[in-house]
Amino acid sequence: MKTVEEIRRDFPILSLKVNGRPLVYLDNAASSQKPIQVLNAYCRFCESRYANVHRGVHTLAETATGDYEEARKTLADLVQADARGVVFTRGTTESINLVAQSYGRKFIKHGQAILMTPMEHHANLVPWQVLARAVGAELRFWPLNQDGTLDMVEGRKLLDARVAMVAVAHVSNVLGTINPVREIVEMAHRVGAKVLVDGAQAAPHMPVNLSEIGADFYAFSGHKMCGSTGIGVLYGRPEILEDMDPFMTGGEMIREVWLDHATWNEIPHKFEAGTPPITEAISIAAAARYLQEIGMDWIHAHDTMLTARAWELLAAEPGVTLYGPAGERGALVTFNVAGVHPHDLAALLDRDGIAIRAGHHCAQPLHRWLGVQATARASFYLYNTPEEVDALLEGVRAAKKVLQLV
Ligand code: C6P
Repeated sequence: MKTVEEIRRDFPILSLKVNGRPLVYLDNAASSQKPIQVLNAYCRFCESRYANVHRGVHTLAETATGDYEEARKTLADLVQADARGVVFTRGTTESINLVAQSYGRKFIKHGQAILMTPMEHHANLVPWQVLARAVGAELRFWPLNQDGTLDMVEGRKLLDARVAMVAVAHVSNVLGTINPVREIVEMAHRVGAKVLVDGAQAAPHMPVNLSEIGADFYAFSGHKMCGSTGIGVLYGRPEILEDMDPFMTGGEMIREVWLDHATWNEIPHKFEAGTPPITEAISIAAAARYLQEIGMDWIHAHDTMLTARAWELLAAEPGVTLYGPAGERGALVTFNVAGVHPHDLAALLDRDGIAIRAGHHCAQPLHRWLGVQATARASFYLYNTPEEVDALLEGVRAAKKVLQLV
């Protein structure tokens, strides 16, 4: 078992100095850093195994195809799912658009409803708005409790036989709320609705067992789990993917093409039109192996420890308002400091080498619900330390001094 110090040595970027100060990287919910194992896997593949996949019969084409399909199995293993249901996409956003268009346009009918929550990232909101407008479906929203958890009693009342799709975040990227997705899936299936879970902030941080959760669709991104940008996963239950029409069309996703029509390849290839993100798939698979070697249980416990420390320290700091549930939560804390705009706070922290995110975090409706335009967010990962959480608090205090609030 590696210590956090050993883990940190795997990430070359963490030894950077930013503005003359050691980098304290607390923007992992936006994008995480990459360990040398992932960078090496990427380089090795490009140096000695690279070619296009599923096309050539030459040696490199077969090697690359084998590695690409092996990557799919690695990702299936990470979330304990059937590899036939693992579609490589560009990321969570594309995964959700794929479902909204390919499943939604075919199966969600005029007068049916799509049930979401006000805490959704725009990526799990706007594609459903567009679909609803196109097919004449109704949008419904699962109410929140004051602490930013789902109101399970009121939500249940909205789940009737007209609901065709429930689209819900596993972990909110602002509130940190961990939603009871297994229970939601059970409730939704009882009324015949399908469920898409946005796992962008969950899959990188905790063990995810899709055979237990039972979701029909589950989406996540490579760049938030130590892999590269430009790659993500859509898991879809194979029997549902079989019935869906393709999202994009062109090469690779076809079986036979005539001048006036075409037939589709088998799943998951039916959803991977054109040359897929091959090197990115190698990178996300190396990242998944790295995370599994450290252990998803360990990562979850480590994130939880850091998050609890940050919550406790910031809650005790005068002028700080924290958002979301106080107890069990994802690997982030979102807050405001009275009298300080979050962008100013982020800029002042940056002078101390501390990277956080400020803004609406692609969740404008949620910020309206919170009654603020913007928030500051610190988000943690396996390489962060308790000392870095303490540095965040010190940075917040220093910012208050600079702005003469104390
Ligand atoms: N949230 C954040 O700083 P993409 O950009 O497609 O990889 O992921 C979109 C996405 C979808 N759902 C959730 C819950 C997310 O958190 C994100 C990405 C980043 O919070 C960038 S806005």
